[in-house]
Amino acid sequence: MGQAEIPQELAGALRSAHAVAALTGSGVSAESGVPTFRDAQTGLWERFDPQELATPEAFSRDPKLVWEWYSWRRGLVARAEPNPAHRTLAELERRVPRFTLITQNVDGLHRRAGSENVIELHGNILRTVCSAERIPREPGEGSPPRCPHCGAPLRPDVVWFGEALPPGALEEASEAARGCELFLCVGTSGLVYPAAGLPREASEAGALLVEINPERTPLTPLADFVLCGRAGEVLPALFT
Ligand code: BV8
Repeated sequence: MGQAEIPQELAGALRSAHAVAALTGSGVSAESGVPTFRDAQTGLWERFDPQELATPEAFSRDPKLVWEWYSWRRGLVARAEPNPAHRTLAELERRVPRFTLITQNVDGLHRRAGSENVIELHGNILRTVCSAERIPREPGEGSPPRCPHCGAPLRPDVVWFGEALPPGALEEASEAARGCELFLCVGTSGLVYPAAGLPREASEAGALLVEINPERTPLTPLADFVLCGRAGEVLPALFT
């Protein structure tokens, strides 16, 4: 995408914006080699549906299986590097007076790229907590390892389907959505709530909505600007 392809109104808004918020999904990490949530899983995880595994029911039914799925994903994330999309969003935080990064991703790549003001709506796969007390615990031996304090299985510090988001996270994200002039939806299928409700909230509060995604999503009809492409290419082109 060259500078010429950026609609003039959007180019002007990007230059003058004082308050910007961005909602990212797993598409932002796709170019880092981390499969999106809906990508066909590979290897021995091919036959499992992520949406089934990322639930408290799956963990109580088979804690070992779910723990090993997250161990596999943690390995993928550990080998991944932030890509130009992550780095551009970190640069935006330094440039824009008020910038809030709201992510559905649990891979920690935004912080590794230098973003500091990050709302991790769905937690972080690199943190482990006691499944009974939800307090952080360092994983020891075993699969899943047990809490040294109460003996309950340890689990990843992520939000599973059917679980509430971290206290205050949605309120903070919602405030950023309502208070921004420009809301970027980057690499998300817009299917998982309550995160997927934030773009509409921003738009109804008067923000310009920009969607960056190679495919159409349920958010596309809401967007003022639909930039069809990969985040690692479109974002740097928008802000260079
Ligand atoms: C809750 C952490 C209540 C775990 C995740 C019916 C209607 C509305 C809601 C519901 C409903 N039935 C149930 C619900 C609630 C449910 C929900 O929304 N279900 C959906 C499926 C309908 N939501 C919940 O359960 C939430 N909790 O509601 O709690 C409550 C309140 C109080 C007390 C108790 C309970 C919790 C949801 C969080 C689930 N956890 N992740 C883990 O990671 O293991 S969700 C997980 O999936 C991700 O975090 C992410 O949010 C989601 C996947 O979405 P995306 O990130 O968008 O990824 P996806 O693969 O879908 O799409 C990738 C996109 O990238 C695509 O569009 C693709 O085109 C694009 N792309 C690809 N490459 C690129 C690219 N874009 C740019 N560049 C590229 N290179």
